[in-house]
Amino acid sequence: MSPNAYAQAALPKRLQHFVDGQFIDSADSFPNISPIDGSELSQVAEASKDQVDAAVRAAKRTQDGVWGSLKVSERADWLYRIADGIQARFDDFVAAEVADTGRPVSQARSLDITRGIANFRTFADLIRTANSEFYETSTADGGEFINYVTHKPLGVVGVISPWNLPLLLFTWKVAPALAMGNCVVAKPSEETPTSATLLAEVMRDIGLPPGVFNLIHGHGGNAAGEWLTQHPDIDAITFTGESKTGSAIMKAVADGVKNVSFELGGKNAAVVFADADFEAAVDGVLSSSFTNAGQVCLCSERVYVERPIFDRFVVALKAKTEALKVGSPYDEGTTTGPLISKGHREKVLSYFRLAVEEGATVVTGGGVPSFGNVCDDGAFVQPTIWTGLPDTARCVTEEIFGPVCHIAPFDAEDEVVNRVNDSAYGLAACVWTSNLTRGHRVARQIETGIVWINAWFVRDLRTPFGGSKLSGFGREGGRHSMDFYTEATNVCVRIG
Ligand code: NAD
Ligand code: 6OD
Repeated sequence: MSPNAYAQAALPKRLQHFVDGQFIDSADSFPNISPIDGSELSQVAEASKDQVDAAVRAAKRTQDGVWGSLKVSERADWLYRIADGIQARFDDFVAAEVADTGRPVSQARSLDITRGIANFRTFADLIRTANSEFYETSTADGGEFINYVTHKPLGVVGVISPWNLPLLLFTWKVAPALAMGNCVVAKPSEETPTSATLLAEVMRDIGLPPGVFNLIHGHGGNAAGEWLTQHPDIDAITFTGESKTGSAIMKAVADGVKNVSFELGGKNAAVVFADADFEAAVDGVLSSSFTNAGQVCLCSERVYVERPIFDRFVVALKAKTEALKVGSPYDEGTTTGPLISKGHREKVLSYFRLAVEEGATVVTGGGVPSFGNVCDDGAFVQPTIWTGLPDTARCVTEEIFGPVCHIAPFDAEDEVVNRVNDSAYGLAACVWTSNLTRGHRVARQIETGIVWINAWFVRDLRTPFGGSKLSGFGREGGRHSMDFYTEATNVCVRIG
């Protein structure tokens, strides 16, 4: 399909909750606004506290009576059916993701929806092949024992996800939670409710037992999100979003001592050594700073370039940034869509103003593009590069979450490691160098959950994913997801 064809897709105009196998509406609703042109895409039901409670009760009943007692192979088969169901409606999902976020069609196709499918297949494969720990134990009195570990579901898992990679991040948590035998009550971001609604349609259409997957729409604070975290029958919360929301959720779950997994914000660095493959590093930083209009938690907003190549790097990145095509995702060749909303654009533009006040040199961008068409009512900003700020500037220390990076020179390896680590966040970093010994050495010293060397955003779903400091705690992915979504129980058996 051409990009333009996705603009014609018939998407639901009233988005409802999916509770106990049924779509249900609410008295209250809110508009889902297009970031591309400001038009209203749909009305979204706003869950009441009773509806959140009904979803949790359905999940608990089903977990106890149905889902928790299925064989591993049966659960894996269901996950494969869900993946196949998304695959069968691939273009609907692409259309939903593009409409809600304005991201390029090519990205929705190659990343978002493809990963949504892979998330279900990966965790189906994992539970089919997972092995367990086993130990032989002798005691001083001559006893012989074996120990083995079983993994039991937690019960009901609450999933709360953000708007920046809607289906990818929603399914990154729904899939392992279901795979491990939990039932789920999931709340997507109020900014991007459509692909989660299509996923509920898939669940219904494949005949997933009612109550296994429950979807509630609504806002976060003093609304569906908060009520979910406070519900006594929720056994764990898995959350992706802002660090300050993570902090509010931690307080909400404290009384119930619930398990939490947090994937939070970042202020990620890219380090370019003078020995790096220059073109690869420029292209890599272009991607890591501007993909999804900079709205990926893994994006590099701080770029450190070794002094001998600093000026040349700034010139090269400026040229490639100015060649990005900002505009409607329905136009052929668009590389950069809008921000998620005008509200978020206000936040990003406030940093654009602040950077100038803090003394930045604006290498490129710094404003709002003009189109002369409906996109002038959208939430676009220009991809922006700054230089000249001290490491202590707010624009260099605070997460902006837009298409922007600050480039600073450095002189020595130790110095740059210290500057990278001098951050309240600890999510991801990239190192660009042709000296792999140095690459490994630097990676070991960087205080983040992920370090890429000569790469960015390459994901093997078996690897641990997560951050440190304000970027969260807990790791998900492969066996690490099994650790979070199950209760490990040791069984100790006398054999002699
Ligand atoms: P957000 O924290 O504002 O919202 C995320 C979700 O939390 C939404 O569904 C929202 O409704 C809900 N929520 C808000 N307040 C709540 C409350 N008090 N109780 C319960 N739920 C509540 O985040 P966002 O603006 O949607 O997403 C952008 C942020 O997410 C950025 O900071 C980004 O770095 C971060 N993020 C991190 C990762 C990661 O893997 N570390 C991935 C993606 C995004
Ligand atoms: O790839 C993933 O599994 C993941 N959680 C990515 C997060 C991206 C942040 O925006």
